[in-house]
Amino acid sequence: MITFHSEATKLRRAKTELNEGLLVAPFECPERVDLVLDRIRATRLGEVEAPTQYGLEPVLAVHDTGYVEFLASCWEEWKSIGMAGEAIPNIWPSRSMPGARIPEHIEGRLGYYAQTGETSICANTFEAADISKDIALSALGQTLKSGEPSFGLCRPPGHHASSDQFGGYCFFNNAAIAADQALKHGLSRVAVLDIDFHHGNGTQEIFYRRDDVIVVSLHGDPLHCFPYYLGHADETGSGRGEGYNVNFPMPPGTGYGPWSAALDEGLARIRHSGAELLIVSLGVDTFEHDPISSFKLKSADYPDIGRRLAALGLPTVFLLEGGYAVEEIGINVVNVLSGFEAA
Ligand code: OKP
Ligand code: ZN
Repeated sequence: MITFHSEATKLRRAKTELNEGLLVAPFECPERVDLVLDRIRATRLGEVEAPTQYGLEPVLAVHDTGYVEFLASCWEEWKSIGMAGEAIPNIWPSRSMPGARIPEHIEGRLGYYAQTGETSICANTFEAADISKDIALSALGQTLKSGEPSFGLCRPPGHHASSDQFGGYCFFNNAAIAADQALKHGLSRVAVLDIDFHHGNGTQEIFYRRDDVIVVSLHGDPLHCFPYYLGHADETGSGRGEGYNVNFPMPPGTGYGPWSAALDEGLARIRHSGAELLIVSLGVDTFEHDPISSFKLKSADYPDIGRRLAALGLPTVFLLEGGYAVEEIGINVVNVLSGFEAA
């Protein structure tokens, strides 16, 4: 399997994440990429190639123009008015203050375009998000051309990014951008399967009213788990999108037995949808020792996930999302990919 990777993803090196009331070193760190890459090389999974540049047009096809402009200029603007640290939002439009107008001050714009407060914007955040989406589109291009599976070693991740908000370490929704481009290349239906621990709220929002992309997500129950406000089982899509959004929320502590049963149900839904391409939002924060998640999957479970995905028989693009138990992230990611290849 070919991997797409660029050292430029590591240009984003945020110093701060707001976690448990403290500013800590971010869980979503550049070292994650090195650990996955080392494991790909050690196991000889396949070639590692540099991405092609696709520009912003595929981004603007799923994201709001004002949002993209905000991301492009936020850090420079923040610095230029002498803010001391990284750009961290602390006020949002909310139930009591819906805020229809977009403020001019960067602090107000930052909150307007933010879902959450843990994700700091720092130097090169836009550049890293831009290359991350190039990696996703390069993987897609390779799979569309060859029919063979490919892996995009994306960083930052994408699945929390909605049409006009960043959050949960995500800026551009790599999987949504790739799914949308696959349709523009002539496919009539694409599936996004999100197996990251956290609900892919951004992907859900982007495709909620559409029937050309079926979105299936397995995740921690939002009553108990981030991102808390989306991801319930009764969110099934709306309008022509009705029936094309499928959520499998599961309680903290869920292990591979019930998790893999939900996976099989999700795969059956994808099979019946008639999707011609599978995009996997591959997070391995379902791992038992992940520091910010609470499922109980073991390293030895991941090859079996790969095997089950391969049984669908679809051209498949894997895109990295989360996974923070940094020692094991490489092992778990490559276990899924090699399980897929061995099937
Ligand atoms: C990004 B991805 C834990 C809070 C979690 C942010 C999680 C972002 C996950 N106490 N805060 O889906 O892996
Ligand atoms: Zn996650």
